[in-house]
Amino acid sequence: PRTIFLKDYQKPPFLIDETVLHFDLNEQGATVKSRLSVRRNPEAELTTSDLTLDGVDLELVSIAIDGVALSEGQYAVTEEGLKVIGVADTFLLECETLIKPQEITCLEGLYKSSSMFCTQCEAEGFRRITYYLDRPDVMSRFTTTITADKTLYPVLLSNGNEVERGDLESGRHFVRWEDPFRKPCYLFALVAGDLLNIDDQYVTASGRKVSLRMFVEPQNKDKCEHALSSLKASMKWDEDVYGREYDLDIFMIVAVDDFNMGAMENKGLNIFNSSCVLAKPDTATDSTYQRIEAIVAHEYFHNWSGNRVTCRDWFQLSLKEGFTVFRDAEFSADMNSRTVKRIEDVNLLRTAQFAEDSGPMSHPVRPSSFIEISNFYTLTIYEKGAEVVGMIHRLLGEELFRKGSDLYFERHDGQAVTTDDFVQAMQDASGKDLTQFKRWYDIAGTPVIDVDYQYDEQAQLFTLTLSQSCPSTEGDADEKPFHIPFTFALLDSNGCNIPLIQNDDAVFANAPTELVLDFVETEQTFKFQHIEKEPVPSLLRGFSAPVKVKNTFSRDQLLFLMMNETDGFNRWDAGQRLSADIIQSIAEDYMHGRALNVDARLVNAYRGLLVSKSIDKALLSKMLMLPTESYLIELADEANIEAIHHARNLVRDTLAEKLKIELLRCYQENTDVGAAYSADFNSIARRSLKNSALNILLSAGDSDALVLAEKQFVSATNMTDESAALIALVNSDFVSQRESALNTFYAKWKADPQVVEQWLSIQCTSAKSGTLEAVKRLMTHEAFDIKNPNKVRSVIGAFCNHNLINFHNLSGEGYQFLADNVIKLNKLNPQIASRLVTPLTRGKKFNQERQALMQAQLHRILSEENLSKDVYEVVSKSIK
Ligand code: DPP
Ligand code: ZN
Repeated sequence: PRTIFLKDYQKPPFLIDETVLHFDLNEQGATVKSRLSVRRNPEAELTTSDLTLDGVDLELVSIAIDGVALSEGQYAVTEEGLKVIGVADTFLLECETLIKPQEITCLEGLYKSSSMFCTQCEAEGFRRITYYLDRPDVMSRFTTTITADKTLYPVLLSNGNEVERGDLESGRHFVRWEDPFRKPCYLFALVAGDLLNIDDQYVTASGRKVSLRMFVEPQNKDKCEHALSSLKASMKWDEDVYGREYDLDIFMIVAVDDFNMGAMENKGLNIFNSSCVLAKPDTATDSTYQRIEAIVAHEYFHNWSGNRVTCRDWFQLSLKEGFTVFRDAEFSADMNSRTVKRIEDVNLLRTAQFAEDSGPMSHPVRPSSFIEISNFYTLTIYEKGAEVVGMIHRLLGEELFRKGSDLYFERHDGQAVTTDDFVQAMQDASGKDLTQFKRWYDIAGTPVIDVDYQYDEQAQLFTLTLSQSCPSTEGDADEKPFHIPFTFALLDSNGCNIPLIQNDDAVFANAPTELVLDFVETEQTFKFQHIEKEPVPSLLRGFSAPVKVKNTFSRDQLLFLMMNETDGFNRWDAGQRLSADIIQSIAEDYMHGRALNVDARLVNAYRGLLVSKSIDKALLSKMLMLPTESYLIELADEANIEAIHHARNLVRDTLAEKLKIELLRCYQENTDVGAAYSADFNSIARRSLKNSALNILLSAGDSDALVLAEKQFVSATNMTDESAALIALVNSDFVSQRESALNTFYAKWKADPQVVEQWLSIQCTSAKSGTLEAVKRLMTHEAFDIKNPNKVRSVIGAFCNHNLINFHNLSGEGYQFLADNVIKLNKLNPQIASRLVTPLTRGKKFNQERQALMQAQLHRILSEENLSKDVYEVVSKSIK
């Protein structure tokens, strides 16, 4: 397979001003007629007499230029597309192709999901619909006519506004759509089905009425309310915070069961994976409610950051994704608890993105090459990309950042641009030099910051020395430092912030108590004066940059911070660091056969938190969760999964035993009887607290907790409580209760795919031994379907990513299981197969024996015939 390089980018030799499409949808297949107004691009570097169009798995029926059919020799069809030989400067190209949506299992292009037709064109799916210049810098005005059987497909949708509809012969009908905005073809969408619509309305800031319309299968009509209210909140937020209004008269959302991604921001017609949009209290958990709010916002925000201003090429993917994730994270922070949102995002970043960034697929936020672009919809592009935008926000401050985003949207509206253009707009609007900052886009790997500090009591001087390095540029003579915004404070012994005076002229009263330090050198020193007593430093507040800070704190300092830090994120982080440190030393002792003890200071700290009257419940609900096994693996140089698992369980069981009274009280105090479900962040925090308490107690085998869990399981009035009780039971040693709960749950919910997904993943993530056999059995269950990505994620993905003790079993069976399924899915759905393979590429963290087992499976996959580009790229880069 061919590698594509950013440095080879050239402007498109041709442009398509108008795209007129006509679809005939039938049970045997679909006919697609296209009429493209093509002209030579006057700005192209390369002039060529031939027009080369992209096309995959298309059957060409006819082709004509300016109304004259082409004869053999005037064009050539290849594996990758169509070449029209010797074209004029301007012409009308007409093409008819036949496609088979019913046979598509990769879920790209136009395909069928249960009884409806739908599309997924990003990144390169449009070429599976018709011959086209399938690249984001070719923007065109689309008119789309769809014809289909009126009974089977009463609803026919595409982008923009409906302009015409009517009946046709033999029970068919048509609808025509016009999108007034030029767009790249990856934003094209089509849906046809027997769907219900749930309608709402939004009046924009300037008083325009916008129809909001959600299309779902009839059984889901009571699962739309949350998505619609999230949509309205997003529309309002984008007006208030970014001054961005919606631009069409209608905004549509369609829910689809078979979908590779979470959702897709097609202009005016967003298509969502059912699991990321449908919810009602008795079927969706709190985390699903929050995920839906975030994804609806994300796709809506793309209307400006992605659609109005799009990417020049796919190397610039983070231009729209990083910025839009930053926007949706800020939205969620404003709607809920800012601290909790930050904790969740950083947790994901530090666990999964850091692992990606030190693994074989490590790449910069703006990659310089790829084989298959689908492999680059990654945590680095999305989450690290959002951190990079977040750092610009931190460096510029709210007001200048807004000036920058206004300039960016104004300057580039209707264009396809680069991450450099984005940074340039931020720089021009703010006057802040971002030249050095741009390094964040170009260099892969997670920078490491060493922190050193000294306090001189006589001089009343606190000296902070920061030094930075980055593993991916080590030994590189040209290595230049990153521009890192390092948010910093000093705490006195009462936990109060101390004024930060960097030079004597500063007026005491106005001295800030928190600073964003511009850390731009390899090593840099900052001095703070008039510090009367030895302070405790508060480092990288709010996780102000995506870096690793070498831990210099003692356990006592961490305890102090855990109880006193005024920055909520850092307070949580101190708890995580302390717990991790304690778990790590127990794991060491375990490996050396020494006696195992849990440091009593941790138990006392948890007791303090549980009895505290002042701590915010949302924060407490996060502090009550021990660091995950994945995070502990990421922290280790060489991870011993048995030792980590055992040590972490010991800490959890010790907390259960020593804090039983406090945990039971926490459970009781946060249980509401008979209250209506509300997804506000306070209610969510209370449910999370009580369910954490229950889980800790029941995992340790507490029989009082068993009674509570069984009662909660049968009497719960929402899915959060019902599934939490089931999870606690499934992870306990009460075997008969667990089996009976699983059966009851399935019998009750088997008709609801979103709930069945939860039922599957709850079983597949159980740390109990024998889970792999259970997983294999589940794959033969009626509830499983390998062609449905959600089911694959709930079973295979859940087991391999979140059941580490079983997946990494030294028999190697977990690895073999994953490889078997990657091979199976390689044929059906390469995108899903290639995503699934990730856990096999993380061998570096494990010992030789496990590495060898993983490598053997990677070799086995690589030796498969007809390996997709997707799987080939990930596996070949991971082989040693
Ligand atoms: N649908 C994906 C997203 O919104 C890709 N654009 O991030
Ligand atoms: Zn996106």
